[in-house]
Amino acid sequence: MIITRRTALIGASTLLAGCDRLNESASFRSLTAQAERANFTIQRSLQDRMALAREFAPEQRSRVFRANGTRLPQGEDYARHAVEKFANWRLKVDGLVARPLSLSMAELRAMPARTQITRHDCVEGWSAIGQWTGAPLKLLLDAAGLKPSARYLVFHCADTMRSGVPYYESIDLIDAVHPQTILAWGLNGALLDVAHGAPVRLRVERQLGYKHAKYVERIEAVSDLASVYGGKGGYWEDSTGYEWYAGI
Ligand SMILES: Nc1nc2c(c(=O)[nH]1)N[C@H]1C(S)=C(S)[C@@H](COP(=O)(O)O)O[C@H]1N2
Ligand SMILES: [Mo]
Repeated sequence: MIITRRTALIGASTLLAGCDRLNESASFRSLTAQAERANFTIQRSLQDRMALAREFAPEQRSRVFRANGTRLPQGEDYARHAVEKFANWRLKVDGLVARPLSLSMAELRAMPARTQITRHDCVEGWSAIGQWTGAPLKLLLDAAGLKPSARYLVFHCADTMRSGVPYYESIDLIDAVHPQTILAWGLNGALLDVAHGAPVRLRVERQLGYKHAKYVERIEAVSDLASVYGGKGGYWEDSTGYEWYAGI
């Protein structure tokens, strides 16, 4: 026991002596200062990404919230769901998760919800302020249990675009756990309508409009985006080179 402690003490003092010598070297000091600055920069950018998007007062809401992109997904499946008022719609969470989920809209609406009034900015040059209600994505991810290899979430949508490929989007885990990232089922105090993505759409408030996937059927946790559809992380990213990270 004593020997061990002594050995540890000797080891520590040798180490410290080593540190002193290192500390005397100007280049080592500048290296640690550089590392500290790098850490600080990373820390600051993380803090910036976790910052909240501005929220507005009810009277600041746009009188008309424009609908963009798909306003009505084509096909019999979606039409049937709409007639059934989405009673049989399921939102799946799968991929790199411990416990895959398949939630009905009733189950999703029964989860704790967050309501936020935010401004939606579309790259096409218009904005609208609306009040969104939905379950924080983090709650679903906690229930599903992300595996350590999960790095992105892919949102699979029910609508196909002109070329016949489905709309999809993806975000990283920083945006996924952001407090304003919700699976919205309500807009301006009513259930989400078809034009705005019924029965459920993503709100990822620190990013541009095209990231806010409508008609979400499936959220897939993946380790990289290269093997998903066109490999660039989203329908617009694949087809027109829009930025994958569309932070605002
Ligand atoms: N599934 C799906 N999600 C989508 C789109 C789409 O065409 N299909 N368009 C995107 C674009 S470009 C914008 S600006 C917003 C528009 O949302 P809104 O119709 O509620 O205004 O949805 C985004 N999410
Ligand atoms: Mo958009």
